Amino acid sequence: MQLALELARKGAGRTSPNPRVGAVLVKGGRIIGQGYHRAVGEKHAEVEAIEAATESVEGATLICNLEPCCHNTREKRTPPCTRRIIAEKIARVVVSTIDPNPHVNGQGLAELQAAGIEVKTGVLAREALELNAAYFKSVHRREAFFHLKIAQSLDGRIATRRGDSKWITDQQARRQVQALRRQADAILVGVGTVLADNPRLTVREESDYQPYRLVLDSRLRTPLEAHLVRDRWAQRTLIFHGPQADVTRKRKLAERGVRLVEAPVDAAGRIDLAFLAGYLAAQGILAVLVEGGSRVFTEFVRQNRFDRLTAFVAPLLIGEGLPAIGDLGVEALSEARRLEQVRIHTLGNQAVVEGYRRVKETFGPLAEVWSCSRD
Ligand code: AOF
Ligand code: ZN
Repeated sequence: MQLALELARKGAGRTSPNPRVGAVLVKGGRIIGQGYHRAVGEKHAEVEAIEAATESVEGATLICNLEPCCHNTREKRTPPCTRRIIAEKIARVVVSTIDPNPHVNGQGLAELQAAGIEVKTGVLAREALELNAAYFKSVHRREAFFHLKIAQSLDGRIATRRGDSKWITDQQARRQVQALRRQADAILVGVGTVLADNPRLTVREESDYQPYRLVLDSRLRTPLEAHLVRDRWAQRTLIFHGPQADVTRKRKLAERGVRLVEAPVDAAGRIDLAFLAGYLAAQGILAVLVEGGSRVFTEFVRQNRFDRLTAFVAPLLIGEGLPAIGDLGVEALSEARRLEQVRIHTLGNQAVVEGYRRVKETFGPLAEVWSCSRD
């Protein structure tokens, strides 16, 4: 299953709105085939593994991080995997979790069992849940998954008073951020960050995949000269603006190839995050890495709109400066946001603190995996 998960990860960024799935075929104690779902619209992991097998798969065990699909609805792009598994006379199927897609949701496993195939679930279930967190949330809530990534000083600052933020964390932490970006469908920042840092928000090294770049920019202040507007990935930049945005500016930005999305705004003129979450899910943009700045982090936390948070805490003290999270209106400690399923480790010179806001709200019934996983 560890190998199946590793294979599944290779699909990152290309499978949404589908899940990332890897499959391994084992026979007589040897691996005889492996595969993964490469991109939405392409073959499923199970079929890839079967077709890559070096010998007959009859009697083999199929190990797969997700329940095989069994449906054939109108929007379905490929045939159901269960039928193929049964036809190939595979003897045993081991999965991490069910596929909560209402067309599958346990029926895939039931169909296999009815055909005399031995079925086992719950293997490395937590890892599998985290790998497809955005997919699982989208099925449960029809909303994108928001992962806040904060690089902060020990005293919770993300920049000095005059905005100096390069660099609070060391190279190891920044390399880790690149890895997070490669796993994301999109990277999100506020226009304040665009104006202050003119970031590229690109994935270095691996040049053939570039996540979408999302900017929350109610009044459309993103400069025409910004990297996000001018570079060769401009078509992958989406700017969310309010109804009052200037028409000429809209036209000029659109001419550069960026996509403009008009969104409702709240009384303070901020983009409606509920709209954003639903809009992105409908576009198949599910896993969103939120990289700041302070106002954006604050709104996602204040409105209980984030799913996961990773803070890289560096051993330096800035004192007065830009806080990672601003006012949340918290008076009693009982109102403070406390993370669930927290993990803390060190990376280079940083303490990395991560956790989820509410696993139940993000994953729905599948959240029980956290309490009953055998691994
Ligand atoms: C699997 N193996 O590798 C994946 C599955 O339109 P399709 O044919 O690609 O089907 C998409 C649905 O199949 C998707 O919503 C999810 O329920 C399941 N994904 N299932 O058996 C795979 N990617
Ligand atoms: Zn399938």
